[in-house]
Amino acid sequence: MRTQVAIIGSGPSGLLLGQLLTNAGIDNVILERATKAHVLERIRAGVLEEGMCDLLDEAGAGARMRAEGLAHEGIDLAFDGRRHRIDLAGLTDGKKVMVYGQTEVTQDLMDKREQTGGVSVYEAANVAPHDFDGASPFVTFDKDGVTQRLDCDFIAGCDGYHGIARKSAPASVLKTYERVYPFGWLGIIAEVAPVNHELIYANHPRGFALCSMRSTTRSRYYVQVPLEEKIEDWPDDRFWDELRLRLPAATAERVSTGPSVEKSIAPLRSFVAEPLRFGRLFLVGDAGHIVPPTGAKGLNLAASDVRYLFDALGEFYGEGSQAGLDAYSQRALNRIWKAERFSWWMTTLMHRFPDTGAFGQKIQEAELDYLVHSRAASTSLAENYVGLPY
Ligand code: RFL
Ligand code: PHB
Repeated sequence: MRTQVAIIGSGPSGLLLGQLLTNAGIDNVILERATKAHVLERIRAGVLEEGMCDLLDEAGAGARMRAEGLAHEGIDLAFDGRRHRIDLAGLTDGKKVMVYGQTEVTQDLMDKREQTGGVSVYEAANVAPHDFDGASPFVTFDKDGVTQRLDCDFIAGCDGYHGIARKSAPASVLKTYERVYPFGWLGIIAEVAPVNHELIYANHPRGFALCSMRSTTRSRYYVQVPLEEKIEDWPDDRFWDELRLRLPAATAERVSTGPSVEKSIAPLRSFVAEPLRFGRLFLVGDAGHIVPPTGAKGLNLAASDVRYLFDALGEFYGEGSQAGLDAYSQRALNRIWKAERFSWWMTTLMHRFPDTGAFGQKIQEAELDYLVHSRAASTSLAENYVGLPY
């Protein structure tokens, strides 16, 4: 088999890159380890920056997001028993974020790929990139017990944090930066109306809580928990009680509860790999970097990587220019480190750490009070939250 761009991974990065390439007449094949159903079942991100929404439109997969997504113009910060709104749109010349689940994004991109005849191989085992330091790379994989070879011009490693692409990079060149946080997020989805029409990020001495949503009838809530916590120890009632304890009383009273339809614990991590290019192998999205979810940046960073790589591949095939490919790693990393900084900062500000103590709590509350009352500080939060320019 031969293609122009071999894409490893059928998450949002791989699907988005594949669709933009297909629309531009650049041949590509996606190799995915899991089944289609498994990829679609993963509940993850919920907040899309405008840059991501525009890319979905450009891919021809934005119609349902525009029709069903919820455009939000602000977020609330809750601390010391009160809520304060950050007017995202007012502080950023009208920029908004779109609340639309990653599962829906993935579904829309998969539908579009099917309509446009894109080739995806699911349940591709033992995927391995080869010879990407030369001009003729290829990828091998096993399908139904038979080893196959996919020759290509370029390999896009869109296979997430646990994928094979980054692991295949030469250890002598790869440098990684990491911070692991001493807690996770316990998240649930319930078929109940959200407590507020916008998101609420809550700092509380018992730990962080987040009120988010997937629609006007579907809520997504999170509470910070110690990493050792087991999901079996969190029946729905305990979750709702803990959530309410961490919200201002007037808000807690209005939380509608119901049976959870999804419940899981996610660890929090900051991680960056440098560089993001090894000859003809490129790392895209979570394969190259991870942020803690507090700033809602993970999926959005995957989108900016895709933007840079797609433009570079377009220049290569259109004009024979290598310039974009040569610039990819540095361009992407410039934006990635700013989002890493923002996500780390927001995580540090909002969570209870083992050493926070009474002093740390007071310092967090003082910073939050400054943040919501200073236009300069609110603007800094807002412009990062809606997404820095590409
Ligand atoms: P993905 O979505 O992990 O997709 C990678 C795909 O590659 C496949 N794969 C392989 N395929 C072939 N061969 C191999 N050896 C392979 N190894 C892996 C996988 O099966 C998978 O289908 O990466 P991608 O496309 O870069 O997309 C990134 C986003 O998914 C990620 O940034 C966000 O979901 C991060 N994230 C969140 N981001 C937000 O902006 N807001 C959130 O609220 C949010 N919550 C989350 C999250 C990530 C989570 N993870 C990773 C556990 C919650 C969780 C639980
Ligand atoms: C979500 O809805 O899943 C969500 C929203 C905002 C975040 C993280 C997760 O910062």
